[in-house]
Amino acid sequence: MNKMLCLCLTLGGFSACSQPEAVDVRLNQVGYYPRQEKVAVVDGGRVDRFTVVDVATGTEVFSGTPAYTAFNSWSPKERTVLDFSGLQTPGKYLLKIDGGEAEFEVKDGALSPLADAALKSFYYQRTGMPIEAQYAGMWSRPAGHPDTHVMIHPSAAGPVRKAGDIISSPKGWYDAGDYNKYIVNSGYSIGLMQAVYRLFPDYFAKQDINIPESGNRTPDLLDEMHYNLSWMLTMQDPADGGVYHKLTTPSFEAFIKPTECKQQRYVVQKSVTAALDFAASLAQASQLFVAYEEDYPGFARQALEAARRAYDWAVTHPDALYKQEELNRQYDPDVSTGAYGDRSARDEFFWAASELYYVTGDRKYRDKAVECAPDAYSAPSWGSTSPLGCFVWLLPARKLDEADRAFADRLESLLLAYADQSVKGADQSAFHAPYGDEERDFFWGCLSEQGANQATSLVYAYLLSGNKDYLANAYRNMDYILGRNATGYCYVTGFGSKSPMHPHHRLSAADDVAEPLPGFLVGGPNAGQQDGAAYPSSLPDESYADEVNSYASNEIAINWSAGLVALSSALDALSGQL
Ligand code: 9MR
Ligand code: 9MR
Repeated sequence: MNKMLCLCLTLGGFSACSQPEAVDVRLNQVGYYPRQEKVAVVDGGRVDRFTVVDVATGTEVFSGTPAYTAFNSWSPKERTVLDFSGLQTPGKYLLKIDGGEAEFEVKDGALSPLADAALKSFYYQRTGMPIEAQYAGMWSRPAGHPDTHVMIHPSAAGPVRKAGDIISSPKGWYDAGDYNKYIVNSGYSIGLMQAVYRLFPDYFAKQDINIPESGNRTPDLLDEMHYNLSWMLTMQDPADGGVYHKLTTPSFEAFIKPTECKQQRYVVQKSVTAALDFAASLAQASQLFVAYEEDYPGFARQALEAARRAYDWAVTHPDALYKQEELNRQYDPDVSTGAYGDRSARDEFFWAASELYYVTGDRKYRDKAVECAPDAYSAPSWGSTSPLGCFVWLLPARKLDEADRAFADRLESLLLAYADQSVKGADQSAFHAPYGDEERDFFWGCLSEQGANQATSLVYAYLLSGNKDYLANAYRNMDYILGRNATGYCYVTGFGSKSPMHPHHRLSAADDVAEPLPGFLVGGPNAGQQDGAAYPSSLPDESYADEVNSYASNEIAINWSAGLVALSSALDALSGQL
């Protein structure tokens, strides 16, 4: 029966025949590698058969019957899974079912433009320099906040720098849709990208994303990291090595251009989490930049020195957690911007100590790492950095002595237990991916923090074990992010046939270009719906609004972009192993 023609008679509340639902085909809208598993999902309906037609010739090249039908207990929708992995010839195709169709592409390097754009998104977030047309095309703009007259907030005063003093703290990236700069999120974002850089240095050595530094000898990824790392260095109080938690206006700016912003900017309270994320990411950078002295003379040494001092400060201030409400009770002006608060710095200690031990070999860092080691693995996020510490111990190329090997083996078993749990049942799930099958998968920033970062964890699990099931499932999460999902959005700006047009992003909203800045992964469906925007549905995986005021589902952020850089680069680098 053709569902489009089915007439529905509702008799006493009972539906006499199946509902004539809109049948929709959901698939990866960016592209599949020739040897990758290829799966599409029919949303809200059953089909008996599907065909694939070559767009150029109109010829049918594949046909099949559904693999299985599945649903989630927390959604009334039924999903039917179609597998066309047998199609391996590069080309543009149309997948057709009774009542719907969707276009897709099979090509070598399928994710390479996405990996480039994800890294390039950081260039667009640069604060203190003009974003020029030769790199940014129609998204060129004048320099944003110079941050050369930043005030010491009373919470940040010390023996030398007094409240109201002015310091210079230029460069760095805007954090997200807002214009502030936060150390915790900066350190975490850089840490995740530099971790994946360590896995695939040859991949990144070849990458060219057309930024001002592309012509130098340093890989573009490290050039981009350097722009923010050099800001981070200015956030360390020279008097004691402590690190300011953030550089911010008291309240969020309106949706205006950076050049129209008038509010005074402050550095606010030194915190233990800021010090440790700073120490970890700068220690990691100190190792990676040694090879690029020519472009960045003295930087590697300076980064390590700063990292050691920040770590020492953290050891003497272990309880200096950032608590914005308490701070507002004590000081003026009140600060209402992003808090990046935390209840425990144990995972930050583990990460920072792990990096510093790897880079220096100093036993005091090893002891701390062992003391603060996690007892379970979960995907990394800005507030949960122990996985980044695990990545340091689990670098496939790292040489370890016997005792360290035993410690690393323990961490590896935690990661592999997590990986096994993640992939369990994924091949029979509604969207045929580990991500998206649980109600709890849909929270603020979930697409990156769970969708991408679970997959990047699976990439590590694959590299350590050789188990290809982990790798296949990492690609599946990417398919989810790129369109095989409940809303049918490809959640990266500028990619796919249906992608966000109105992200909660001041730079995109306040420019004079209709298209948002490209290469950004939005936060994604969020059952919390904390922003009061007009959501199309209350179902967790459909709680997404492509509206500029939906900061709980449609903002962009550097930590989420970092997750996209990490995953898309890793999957592109590993595509030869499919
Ligand atoms: O724009 C802000 C965004 O970057 C934050 O993630 C979000 C949550 O802290 O807040 C946004 O700002 C909103 C504020 O919280 C409430 N008033 C409306 C603001 C958006 O214009
Ligand atoms: O990513 C953060 C998320 O985990 C929190 O739930 C949310 C609300 O506190 O804040 C997110 O971070 C925002 C930050 O505070 C300010 N810049 C925008 C960030 C992304 O929304």
